[in-house]
Amino acid sequence: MMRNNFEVSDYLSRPRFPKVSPGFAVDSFPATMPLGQFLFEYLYRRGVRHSFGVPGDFALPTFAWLEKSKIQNVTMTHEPSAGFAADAYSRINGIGLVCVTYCVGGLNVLNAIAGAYAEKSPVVVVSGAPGRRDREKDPLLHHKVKTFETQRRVYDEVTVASTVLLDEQRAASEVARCVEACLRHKRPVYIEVPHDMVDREIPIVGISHPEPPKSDPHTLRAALKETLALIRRAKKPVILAGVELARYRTAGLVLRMAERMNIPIAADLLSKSAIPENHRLYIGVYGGAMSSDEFVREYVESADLVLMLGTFITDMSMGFYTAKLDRHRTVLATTERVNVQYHRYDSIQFREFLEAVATARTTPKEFKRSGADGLPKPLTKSERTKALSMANVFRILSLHLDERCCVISDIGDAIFGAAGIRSARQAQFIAPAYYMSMGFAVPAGIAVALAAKKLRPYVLVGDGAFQMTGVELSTAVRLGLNPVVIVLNNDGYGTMRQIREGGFNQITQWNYAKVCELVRGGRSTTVSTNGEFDEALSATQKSNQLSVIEVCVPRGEVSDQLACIAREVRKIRGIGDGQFVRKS
Ligand SMILES: Cc1ncc(C[n+]2csc(CCOP(=O)(O)OP(=O)(O)O)c2C)c(N)n1
Ligand SMILES: [Mg+2]
Repeated sequence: MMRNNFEVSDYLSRPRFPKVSPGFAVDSFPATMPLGQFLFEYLYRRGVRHSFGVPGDFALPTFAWLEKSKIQNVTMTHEPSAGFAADAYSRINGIGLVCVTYCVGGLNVLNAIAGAYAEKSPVVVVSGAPGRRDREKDPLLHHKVKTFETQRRVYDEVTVASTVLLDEQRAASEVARCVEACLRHKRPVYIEVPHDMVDREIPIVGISHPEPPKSDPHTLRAALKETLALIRRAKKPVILAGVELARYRTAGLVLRMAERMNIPIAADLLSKSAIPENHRLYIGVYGGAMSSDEFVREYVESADLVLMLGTFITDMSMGFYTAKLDRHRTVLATTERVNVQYHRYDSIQFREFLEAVATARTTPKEFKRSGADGLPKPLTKSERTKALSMANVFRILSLHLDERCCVISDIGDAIFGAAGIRSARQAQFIAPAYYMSMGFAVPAGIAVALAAKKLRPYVLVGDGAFQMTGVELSTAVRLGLNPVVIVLNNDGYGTMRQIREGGFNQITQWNYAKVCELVRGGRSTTVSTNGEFDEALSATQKSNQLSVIEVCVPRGEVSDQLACIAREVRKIRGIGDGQFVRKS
């Protein structure tokens, strides 16, 4: 059954994801508590239910408190995976946690946390550390790099708050300060826990929850006046829904705005699925030459007003400078500022601005499109025996998705081609579409399954990225999770090959279908035609265990989006087409 008559009221009545627990009374804590107990109780009350990590000797007392808490610990195979999992968990749950040991663990997880910072994902990093007494004479201790401060200083670059809990009196307020900053800014924070502090009884004092800031009323009024005048004048406006709508849970507001004014909505790759893709006003992913289709590209580029709401303007989301969005026909509203054409307004709260625009008086615009437009066509009989193209990988997957599915894309054609995923039902999508770190998707799949029990992860991962974090499937098996992992095997670094050919793009061919034997669980299959892939996906729906589908495509077979991006990158970097050798 197709479901295209989706309205905002419907969206709002059905919570999309579990909510972070609302504020709580500080006086509900006892006067004193052991530091470790307080830390994990505070995180639990702020919405954390799972922690991802790897222990180490400096972190063992912290892990012991974690194990005694209401938060479930998930020990992963390697810290980068723990970081990616915590990031994905945060995107769905509203806050996530990674627990590691000092430097060897903390620095291992740094790249994932950098990605969480770049893409605004609220992750709390808890790192075990040498004790207060250990530090007194500045000895050379194992895991120490330069000074005892090194790890914290490195983390200052990728977090909005950090602390080392060396003082009992301030420990509780420092934990609260960091966790509240994480929730407010939707960015990572760092809490270092010396091993000889974590069992100490600390006073629960000094916790404050400052009121969220308010807009300056004059600035808000002026920005609104200018924005509404543009909206009222526009004949063909369009909304470009950005990732902050997902992070700040404001997509419902924007849907209400779009419905009242009858304005179509496009997303970008980072924000894909922030707006339900089966909504009658949703028209697809816009990203210049990387757009999901010509309709959405043409519509956005010929619109007389583009309302960019919560949008990150990045080289990736703007299709490597192929996007055509001139300032004279755009309004850009984010949590940091509002730009109306050439004017910039600071001191405006994002939510207040959206609420005011959503409730302003305007007449609905002319826009009509059939709900089925842009949806993938079913496979015909004659197509079933044909070799899979990358375009058909995304098309066939789209035909199998519904509101119980969350697609997670890794870097490579898995993410570029994912612009072409479009389902008649409301499937979810997450991917590191700005920071673009390989290795994200398999661990993220585990986190999605834990964060939202009703969602089944559909992990799209290239053979190269799978070789980075694919063994994390062993954790999925241990926890009895059921991700569907689609390994896109094009014999190496296909994306790099599109930009510049060389022996450095060659990787070892693994027997990917054997991974289930290695991790002792799940079922795997290898496919290379449209029909085989379609059947493999149908089979996953009948089984509730890990499924690995190895999709074999020839070297050089790429989605239109990747071909396009690679062409642009070659142009920008001055790489001639001669260095791009298409081999099949
Ligand atoms: C951690 C990390 N290392 C290197 C890169 C650079 N990089 C981007 S795509 C890519 C190749 C990906 O290969 P694969 O996973 O097989 O996907 P394909 O491009 O073949 O679709 C590389 C090496 C990256 N983005 N992240
Ligand atoms: Mg590959």
